[in-house]
Amino acid sequence: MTQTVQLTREILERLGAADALQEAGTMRVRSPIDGAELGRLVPHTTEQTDQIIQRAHSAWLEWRNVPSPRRGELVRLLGEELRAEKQALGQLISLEAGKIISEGLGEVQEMIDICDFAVGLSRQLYGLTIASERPGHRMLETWHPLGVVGVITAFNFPMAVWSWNTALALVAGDSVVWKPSEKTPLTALACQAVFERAIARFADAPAHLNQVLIGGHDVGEQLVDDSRVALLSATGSTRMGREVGPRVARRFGRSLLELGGNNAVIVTPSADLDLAVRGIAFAAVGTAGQRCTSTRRLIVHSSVREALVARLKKAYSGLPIGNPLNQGTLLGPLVDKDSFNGMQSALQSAQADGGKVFGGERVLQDTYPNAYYVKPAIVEMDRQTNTVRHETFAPILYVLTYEQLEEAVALQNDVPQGLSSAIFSNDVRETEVFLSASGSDCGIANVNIGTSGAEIGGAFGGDKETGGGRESGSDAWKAYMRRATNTINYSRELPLAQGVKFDV
Ligand code: UN1
Repeated sequence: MTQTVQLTREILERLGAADALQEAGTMRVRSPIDGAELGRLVPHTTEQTDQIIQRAHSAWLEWRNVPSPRRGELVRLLGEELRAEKQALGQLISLEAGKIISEGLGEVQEMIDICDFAVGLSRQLYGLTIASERPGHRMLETWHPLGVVGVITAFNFPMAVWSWNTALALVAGDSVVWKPSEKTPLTALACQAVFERAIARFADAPAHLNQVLIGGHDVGEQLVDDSRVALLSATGSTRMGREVGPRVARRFGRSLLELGGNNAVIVTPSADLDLAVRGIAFAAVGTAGQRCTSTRRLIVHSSVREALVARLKKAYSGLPIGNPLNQGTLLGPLVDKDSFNGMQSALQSAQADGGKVFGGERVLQDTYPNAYYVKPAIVEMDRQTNTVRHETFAPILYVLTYEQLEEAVALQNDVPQGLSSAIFSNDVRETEVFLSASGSDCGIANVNIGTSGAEIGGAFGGDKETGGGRESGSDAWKAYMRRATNTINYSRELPLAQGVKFDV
């Protein structure tokens, strides 16, 4: 038994989630750290999936009548349980998704943060009072629980994306069916176990408020197509979203899509290069370039290009690559072989387009023959080719040069995706242009920080092929509720709106 397998078993035992592992299971879960098989799971059948959705629906029928501040109390307890198991959960994320331990712990912190946010929100699900045009009338809007929320998550944030959805859904009065990535189902089972601890401390919670659905594409499709699922929140590739969006729309369900990003950093002549190097390195290399917010393009002014690229290459050369569980490692493995192949073929196409490639090669194959560690790549391009415009989920940073800021903004926006963006500049004219209506077209636009690592307080998501959904903070909760407009007549007359006469 390798160290990864041993540690995973210990954590699952500790959390009370080890029972799900079954020798006869057909779904094999591997650690990106060494490729070892962490366990096998039995996928849910069509019939079981149907029952899971039915149980979620029944849970919602009860939960919607519990006052929202009381619902917030359950999320408060969940936050407490997460705090108590932060270390174990953070390690499990590292083991199953391969991210460095500090980022694993950061992801658990992100869950704790959204719980805190949702608890406060549970007393602030405000509707408006609206002036009626009719005498003796009052208008208002009320927010009601929506129903079952289906949550489909990706491997790269195997817990946090569930928690953004679930913390809000629970205070909104909804129930949740969660289909995690086939690459990271163990972290989902661990979260479920921690959630059950919170439920056990909460008097009268309906059973099945959150359930995990284990399986592949087929169970995902069933969740997407089931009309009992009022909202389908899906995080993953644009290819997946292109399938999910229309399918949910066909049955007039709601979808919340958080898809690909092709995030750029613009560096202007006035930029603080020390800050830029650190910001870009974290955003391009952190999580091995496998965040949807990872920086994939650097658009740099010709006057600072040489200096900046030289400094980035130097920083890249000194990066500690290795086992993400070890303190000090900054770059862990790619999730699997397919991901490695995808990276290599993107580098080849970029080269064929005239790109100059630095780094990108596989390392540590002697120590980890079944895992895929790479040097992060910097690719200097003459122009924004189709390879650059495509999102490759790996640590590749394409470098493009500009002369006028308008040109930089145009390049930044000239990709199909619209998630995150940033500018490094000390010139307020430049930063304000970047943030203006004709500036960055992304859902996230930052100044003097990188593209990744958003806090939970803001709305998270973007437009164009990123899918248009907004999760997490701000008023993202509205997606999890239905709005009713109420007009109340307290007069003895019945005036009609718009002055219409209809006397009977
Ligand atoms: C994702 O990659 O799917 O902003 C989410 C960030 C994180 C979330 C990323 N807070 O990078």
